[in-house]
Amino acid sequence: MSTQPQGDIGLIGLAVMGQNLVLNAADHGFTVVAYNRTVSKVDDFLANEAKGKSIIGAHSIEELVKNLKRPRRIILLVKAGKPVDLFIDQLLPYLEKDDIIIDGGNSHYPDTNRRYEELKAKGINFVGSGVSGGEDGARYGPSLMPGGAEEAWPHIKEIFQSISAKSEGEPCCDWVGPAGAGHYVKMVHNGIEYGDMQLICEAYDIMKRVGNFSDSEIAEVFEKWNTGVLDSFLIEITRDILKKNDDDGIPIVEKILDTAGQKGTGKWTAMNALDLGMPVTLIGEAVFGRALSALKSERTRASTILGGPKADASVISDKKKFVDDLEQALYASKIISYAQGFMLIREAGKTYGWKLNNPAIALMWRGGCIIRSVFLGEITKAYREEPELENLLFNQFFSEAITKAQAGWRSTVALAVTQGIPTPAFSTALAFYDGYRSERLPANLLQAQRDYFGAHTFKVLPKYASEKYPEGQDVHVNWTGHGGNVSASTYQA
Ligand SMILES: *[C@@H]1O[C@H](CO)[C@@H](O)[C@H](O)[C@H]1NC(C)=O
Ligand SMILES: *[C@@H]1O[C@H](CO)[C@@H](O)[C@H](O)[C@H]1NC(C)=O
Ligand SMILES: *[C@@H]1O[C@H](CO)[C@@H](O)[C@H](O)[C@H]1NC(C)=O
Ligand SMILES: CC(=O)N[C@H]1CO[C@H](CO)[C@@H](O)[C@@H]1O
Repeated sequence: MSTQPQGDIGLIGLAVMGQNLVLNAADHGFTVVAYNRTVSKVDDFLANEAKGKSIIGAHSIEELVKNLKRPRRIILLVKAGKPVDLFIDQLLPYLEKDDIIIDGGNSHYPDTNRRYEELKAKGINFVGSGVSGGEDGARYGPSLMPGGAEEAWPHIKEIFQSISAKSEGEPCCDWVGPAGAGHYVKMVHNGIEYGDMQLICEAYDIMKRVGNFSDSEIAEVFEKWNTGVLDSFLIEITRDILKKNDDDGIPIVEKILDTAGQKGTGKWTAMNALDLGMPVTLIGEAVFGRALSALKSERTRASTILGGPKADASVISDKKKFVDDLEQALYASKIISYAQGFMLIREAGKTYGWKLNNPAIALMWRGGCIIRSVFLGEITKAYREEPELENLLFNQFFSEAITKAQAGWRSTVALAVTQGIPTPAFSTALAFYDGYRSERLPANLLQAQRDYFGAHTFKVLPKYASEKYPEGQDVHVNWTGHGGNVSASTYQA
């Protein structure tokens, strides 16, 4: 029993993602020790998928740990929440200082922050890693977003970067930042995924309801778009979905009940955006869009009561222009969505004191994950040119692209509005764009209202600074003629 341990990395949780990640690591020459609570699962796996590969089965946590080289590296791929804490508790008695626990599940980043601190106090290096790409990604190259104890990175870098997806030879995996930063960035990735999906669905809806296109015609449009600036995994699968007919010749997609499900990562992103005061409107609308879709029976009733325009294909005189405008609307809205996502990440870095690797984040999303696209190659380039770029929209490539896309974007939104087709994501993106580029917004009036009813005070524009309105100071005006002489400083409304 004095043989040296052989395992390079341990993995707990042999559900589909876990199994595929184990096989992926074994294919890259690593010896993987696999454990699952339902132990028969381990034997099944060893006798089948894992047969003949450098995979060792463990029947207990103790056996798993004993089979690992030091520092031990153990990936948890278990359900987010309580199970992660339970497995950490079971591992701790067998671990030694500098061993590494990696949570590869979909944990909420505040949990990762907490686990990172708790384990740091015990001398264990904790890493929370986003893993995206679904089953295929896990098997053949996921996007990996690790963050947490940076001391762990030199020990896991080689494994992580060899099993991850590659984009033009570069691994779609790099160190994200401290504590829960890896899971945070994965959360924003998922939020952006909500946005991308909503945008594609709006384009489909406009083609269907205004353009009266058949599903196969729409598939052709997506096929064409997939050879241009919108080239991406989600456009590609949408094309394939629209082409898939059932046995009776009806596209399967048309048989699907139109109520969207969600697991919460989009909502977490939107909630975090509200907490940090960042206008991440497109993801917010994408989450609300799903919520509205879920009110199917109310919508069905409303459709018979509430009037509005009936979409009319005859308004489209030039079909090619209609489709090109739509492509521009999708492209411009997507630029806004990613600009907003990076605004949020930037603010999180400031608020949580995380030094974040912006160019690496874009590169990690370039391949392997659900939002992978050619477009992310341009974002990577933008952040490589200027890692602390204030806003993606200030990068020359994107400011020019959005300026060029504008005419088509505006006509598409205008068309949808007059035809009564809901486009919450296209519209909010455009409203954000016009707001962001407005030197003056009507918040002056809003401040006056707040001061009028609640004496909340305001500041004046520098050019109107005077003795009466000292520059930079909060002033209050007697708007009503019977106002008091004190301003509200102790409560906010
Ligand atoms: C929509 O297209 C279908 C099939 O091509 C056609 O039968 C129908 O008349 C069209 N409807 C309108 C409003 O153009
Ligand atoms: C507010 O204005 C009215 C009318 O001009 C005046 O009578 C009153 O004293 C003012 N109140 C204060 C607190 O300045
Ligand atoms: C209101 O407060 C200011 C500053 O404290 C004072 O100069 C002014 O006389 C006050 N006005 C009234 C009407 O009480
Ligand atoms: C943590 C864990 O033990 N996970 C898996 C073990 O195997 C069963 C059966 O496949 C899975 O459902 C568990 O998720």
